[in-house]
Amino acid sequence: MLCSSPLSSQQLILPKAQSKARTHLRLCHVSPRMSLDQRPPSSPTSATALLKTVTKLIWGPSLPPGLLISTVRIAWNTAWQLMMSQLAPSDSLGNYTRPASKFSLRKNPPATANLHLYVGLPCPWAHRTLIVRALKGLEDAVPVSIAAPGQDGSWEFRHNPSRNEDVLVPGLDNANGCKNLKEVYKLRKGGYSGRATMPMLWDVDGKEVLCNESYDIIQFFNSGLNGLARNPDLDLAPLELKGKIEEWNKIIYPNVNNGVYRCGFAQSQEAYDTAVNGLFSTLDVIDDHLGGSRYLCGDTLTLADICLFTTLIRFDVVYNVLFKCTRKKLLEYPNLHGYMREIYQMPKVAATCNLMAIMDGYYKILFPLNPGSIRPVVPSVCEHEVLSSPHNRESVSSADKKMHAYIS
Ligand SMILES: N[C@@H](CCC(=O)N[C@@H](CS)C(=O)NCC(=O)O)C(=O)O
Repeated sequence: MLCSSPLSSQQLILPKAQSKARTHLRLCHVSPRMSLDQRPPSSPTSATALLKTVTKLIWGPSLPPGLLISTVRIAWNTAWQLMMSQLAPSDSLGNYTRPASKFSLRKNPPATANLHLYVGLPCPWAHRTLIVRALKGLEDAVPVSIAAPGQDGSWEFRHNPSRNEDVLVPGLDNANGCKNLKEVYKLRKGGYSGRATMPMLWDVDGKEVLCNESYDIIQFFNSGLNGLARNPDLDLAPLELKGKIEEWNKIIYPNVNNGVYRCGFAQSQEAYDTAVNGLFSTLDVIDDHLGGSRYLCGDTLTLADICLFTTLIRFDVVYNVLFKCTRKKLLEYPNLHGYMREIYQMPKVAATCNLMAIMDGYYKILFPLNPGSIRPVVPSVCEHEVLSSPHNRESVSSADKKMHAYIS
């Protein structure tokens, strides 16, 4: 799993000069009194202090001897391989292999079904479903429960007293009152012992997992609930573009959406090299294409764009750093960055992008990649103000107003 933990009590009062700028960030659990880049001085525990004294006695202030370093390196490497094999299954060459979803949507549920959506904010796959739900105006038809990642990486529901009008925040399970997602999966007839993943679409009356594959869910939200949608005329997968959407998905899913994970979860240098080359050569191609095309499939926003967006919005805050996607920052791409900003600025999309929850979800939870759990400061280019700056994508389009008219 890859998502977040709640912020801890490490909260400091912001220096005055910073506090104004900070409030522009889309924060979730963060109160205005909290600094993003300051932490209380860590007070070493007595165990750490004792360890320091003993090591100083043994080899003084210099570095530990070579033998110790190599022993610890072997031990740490073995533990790392073990943890990674749990976190991210890989093939014999160290390439990350994402497990397939268990519940795909074989048949659309009837429009009268009582549906509930389970998501986690850090998860890019769940993020797709939140965006399509928002753009289609399905908030009333499909209520949502938002979990937060617990320390062991499982999804937990917690009471959240903080209110935030601007951005979604995690909270309780409003459909089943469960403490965690695993409990919800187990409520289905026949129980469940597999991975309890987000997003998950739940049939409330039938107490059944309808689907836990994000692409199936967004296709269903796009066309299967038009009788209940506030924006039924918005079609994110028009018939004439289905072929193009498929083509883009086939390129973007392995190289970009899953490609960033293949970089971050690679367990050998070769596996990483392959993944990172595939990722950046694909981003180069997309950037080039977007120089002459407003969206991936022309002037119409489609599901392919939504799927690309949820990776792009995490790129500079997470993947560039934690997953070693370092060849370029997204900001360095002349077209991709404006394209991402345009989607971010579409009505109701920014509210689905809780950057602090996203950062916590990766940096604080993916222990094998970040053992100290220290969350880096938000790059200034990823702040809400920058994401809201003019995208100037109108000039690339031949039919600008068409799709915006649909989204209210
Ligand atoms: N193919 C799935 C992937 C879903 C997925 O892997 N979700 C992650 C969070 S980003 C999860 O819930 N993992 C929990 C686990 O593996 O136990 C989809 O697109 O819906």
